[in-house]
Amino acid sequence: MANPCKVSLDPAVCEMVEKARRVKVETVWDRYQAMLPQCGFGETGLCCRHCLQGPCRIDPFGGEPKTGICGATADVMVARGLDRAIAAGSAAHSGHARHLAHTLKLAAKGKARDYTVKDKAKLRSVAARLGIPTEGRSIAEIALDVAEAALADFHEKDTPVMWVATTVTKKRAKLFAEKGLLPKGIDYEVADIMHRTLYGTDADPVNLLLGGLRCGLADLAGCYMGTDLSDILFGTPQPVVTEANMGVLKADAVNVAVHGHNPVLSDVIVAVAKEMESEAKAAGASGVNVVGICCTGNEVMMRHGIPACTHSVSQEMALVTGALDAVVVDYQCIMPSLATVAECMGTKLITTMEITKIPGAIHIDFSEETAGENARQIIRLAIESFSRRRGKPVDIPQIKTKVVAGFSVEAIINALAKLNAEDPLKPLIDQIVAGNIRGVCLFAGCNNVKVPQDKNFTAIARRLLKENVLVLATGCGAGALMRHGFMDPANVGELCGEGLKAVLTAIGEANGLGGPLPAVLHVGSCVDNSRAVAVAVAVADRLGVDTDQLPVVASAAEAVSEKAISIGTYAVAIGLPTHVGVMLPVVGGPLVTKVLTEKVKDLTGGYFIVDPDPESAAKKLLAAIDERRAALGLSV
Ligand code: MSK
Repeated sequence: MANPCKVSLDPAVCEMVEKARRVKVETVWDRYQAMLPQCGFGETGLCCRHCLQGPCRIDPFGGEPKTGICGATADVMVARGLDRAIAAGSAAHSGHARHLAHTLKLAAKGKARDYTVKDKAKLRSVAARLGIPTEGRSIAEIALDVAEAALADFHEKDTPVMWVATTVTKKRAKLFAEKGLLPKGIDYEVADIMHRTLYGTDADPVNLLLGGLRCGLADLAGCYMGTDLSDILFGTPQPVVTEANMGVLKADAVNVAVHGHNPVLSDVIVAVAKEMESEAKAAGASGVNVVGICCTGNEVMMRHGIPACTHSVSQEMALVTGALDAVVVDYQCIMPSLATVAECMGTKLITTMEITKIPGAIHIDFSEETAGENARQIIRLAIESFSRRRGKPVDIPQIKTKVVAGFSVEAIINALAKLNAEDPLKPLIDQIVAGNIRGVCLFAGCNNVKVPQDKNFTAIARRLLKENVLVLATGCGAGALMRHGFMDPANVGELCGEGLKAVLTAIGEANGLGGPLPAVLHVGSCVDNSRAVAVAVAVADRLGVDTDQLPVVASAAEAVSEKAISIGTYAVAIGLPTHVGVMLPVVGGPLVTKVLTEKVKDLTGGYFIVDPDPESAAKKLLAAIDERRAALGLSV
């Protein structure tokens, strides 16, 4: 069984791993131990199952066999594997975005009464960016056009993907067009990858990587669209004060966790849970306590201050508390093992999406037309579950941290406008020039079972903050940092270097907070990596440079999902040095490794840094920041 204190830096998780061991519930860490040693061919990317003559594997040490049965070399094999991971990530983010586009379309046509356009200003600004007329038109008309423009971006048409062409700098859009990297359609690019990686199709590793880069940009479109449409439908986040970690569960309440990614159901659940308080009280509960897991949690935290229970690799541990009455899942990052843990702990696992069913779970067929009813049905199931649990002992780790979240681009600009209303980005740029902000790092992606949970995120963030690097975070990277106090303004003094501390304090005080902003700004869920892109593009535009010149880096320090690979790919495409803290299954291909970590810099300015050691990774990220500062003529 897993050693509790070695698997996670989070004491709440350690407590629950210990309990899981006691009550004989198998965890992700147990299954990982049972899997060791993992296949060396797979780890290096040197196995292929793309045709029925395989599986083929190539000797990673240069011995025989040197090619697959079809003659594919090691570089072809790893490039094809990487491309398919990028395509899967892009399909997931854009599937999420397409779902929102359909919801917006139904709402615009008055066919989904539980949804409205909550942020009209955002709708108008997205429409303007896309060239959709807004003057003298109703909100419904504009919303319908935006939804249709979104859906049109999925297929090949006369214009390229608008959620790329209009969201990067003009210079970058031109570069992409010249180099054949501007996606033609989001689905087109995903299908193109599946075609070119088919048996006997693309056998040029560099050409395969270029296809992967373009598909990565299709992923940027999916993410950006996901953020835009969520903000339009559910409101653009503004700073909120809330809490994180398992201590947010309440023994006497109906505890409902929302888990997955898309706010399309969870936002309605949050509203309905409030309406159903009296039903919960009638069942003897103190109320309904909605908490978040993974990115659905990030979505409802950013917009409603819903507390986060846990993230990513520790999702089973939330159930091990015995205090969760229902876990409601949409899609992505939901471990199938939850069904077994739920059965052991008396939690109802409720699936809601046609593409995500789990044997052992209760399935409620969610649709936008019946969202409110579906949400009420779910809360009722949770209340029933509470009635059975009532009075029984639970084990809630008494551990939680304060979190200030909700830093959308609009919120960041609003906060900066308090320092300079005419030119809100100027204070930020001035501080970068002065060196009080040495650079910016975006932390994204998951917790990987191969890394003691949160170790890489917290170690790298600690180092960078001390060196006055402004840190943004999304996804479960944000989750890791929030559970360790990085989003509590009270910890700025201990975490940040003097320059950064002064900047965060000046912005916080100008906004009437009576103290600093938190050390790490929570910019949202996985799709909300687009918000970090938007900040970088706004700063680059304001300076008249391109995004590959900015002292901005990214890190997926404990990546798991193929979505982290596609996000990393678009970060590299827009020109960012991008760290990955776990081994990518490409190292078996020497040419591919060289292209991804060095050569691609000549094309986009960005590149991958693959380094599992947090200390040396932090040094490399700082060096990349300094290289860019020097090129801009700034002090290092
Ligand atoms: S949820 S993709 S485990 S960040 Fe976005 Fe977390 Fe990674 Fe899923």
